[in-house]
Amino acid sequence: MIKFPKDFYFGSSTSAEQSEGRFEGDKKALTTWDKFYEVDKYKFYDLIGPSKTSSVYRRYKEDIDLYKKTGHSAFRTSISWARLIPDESGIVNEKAVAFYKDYFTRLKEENIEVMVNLFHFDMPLYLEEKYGGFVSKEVVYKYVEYAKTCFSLFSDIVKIWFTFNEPIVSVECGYLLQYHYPMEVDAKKATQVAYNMQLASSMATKEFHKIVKDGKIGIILNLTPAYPRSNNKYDIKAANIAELFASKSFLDPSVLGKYPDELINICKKHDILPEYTNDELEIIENNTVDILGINYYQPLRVSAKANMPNPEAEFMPSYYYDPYIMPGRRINKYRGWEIYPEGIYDIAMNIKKNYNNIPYIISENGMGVEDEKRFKKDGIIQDDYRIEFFKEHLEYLHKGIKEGSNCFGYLVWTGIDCWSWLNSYKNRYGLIELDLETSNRIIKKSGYWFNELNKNKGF
Ligand code: BGP
Repeated sequence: MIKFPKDFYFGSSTSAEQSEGRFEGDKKALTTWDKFYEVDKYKFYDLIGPSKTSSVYRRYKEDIDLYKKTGHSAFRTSISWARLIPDESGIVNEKAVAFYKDYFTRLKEENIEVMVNLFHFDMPLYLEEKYGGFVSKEVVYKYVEYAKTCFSLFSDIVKIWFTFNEPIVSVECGYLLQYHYPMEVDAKKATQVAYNMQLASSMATKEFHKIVKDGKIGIILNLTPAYPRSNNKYDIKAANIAELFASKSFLDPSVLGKYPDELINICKKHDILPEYTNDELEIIENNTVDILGINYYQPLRVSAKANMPNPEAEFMPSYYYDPYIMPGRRINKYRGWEIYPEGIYDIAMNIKKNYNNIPYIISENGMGVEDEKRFKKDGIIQDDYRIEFFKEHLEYLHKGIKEGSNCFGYLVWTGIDCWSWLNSYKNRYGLIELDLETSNRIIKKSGYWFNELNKNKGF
């Protein structure tokens, strides 16, 4: 039997934009995602946008009952900046305050530890349009004000905080790969946004430690261990570069207070070093995080393109990313992501060895599947594939903990099926099924299994 410590957290994660919804009179401002889907009707015109969600803003009370039934001892969500501070005046929306206070208090009363993240891809549109989002230092300072407001309002209830979710995704998808708004390809802007988000995180961490004396703060990073396709020196070099950009770019400054020299050198070489000041670097150095959230879905398979790739493109994911799936590897065919549970163990060992064995929680891990209704029997989705996926990852996580890794919990993506940035409702991840027509929620087989998992602290 695989046994976790008694106080090990089991639960799920979601985000404000993906679950809350926007309603008449709630004063929530538009985000870049609303613009993407509703205003521009860009390339997603045939998909549902973020205004149609599981409506947590209205239904959170009943959802907390479902979290109880599915064995949650922890739950992570985010605060919507656009809801809390809906315009440039900076005045706080009292309806948002009442909502978050009640939501978080009720979770706490049910002995579900609430973990709150401040920014999950959801830039208020008024800040994007006026300043260009995190390209601008103005937005860094506004973010720090927003963070301080959140700490002052909610830190009596919430003890575990995170500054950002997967900041590298905002950088890559927004400024290199054209998946997220503003869909640009501009490496100089990309590094500026990455640096500014790190600075914002470190500044918020500093303020947190001034305001909150009985809590912990971290950053949530999607760590994708980079494995070279072969032992060829070019592939190995490409894997190092992949690791620098995809993981170390936030992991090193957040945990160690310093950017890796190699990363700085590559940025210099390509003239994409961001603008910075020594005072800012000092803030980053002196305000490292207490904990980490680690999202893990898949590894990064790497090969150098055409033996020695065009050095102009070294910092582009297309330089190193190798979509080729070697025979014998498994893939989640719905999401197109490789299933490699060993990766969670490799991350555990990397954090132990190179990052002071900092305490962390697995803040996302899960399996997105299309058209799950076809697995329904006796009114319940029989998602044995998902249970298998969790088990395999938990086995490797457990192995890491046995070897001294400092992991304090495992949160799956997600509790209730939710809206997603690029796939809308195509891939479902939940322990609980969402019927989009009726908004009904029905616990899946994995939800019942998860309840047993938490009860026994193992399987
Ligand atoms: C992570 C995000 C989540 C969630 C998840 C699943 O990167 O933090 O918000 O969306 O991925 O990915 P997707 O919905 O694209 O399948």
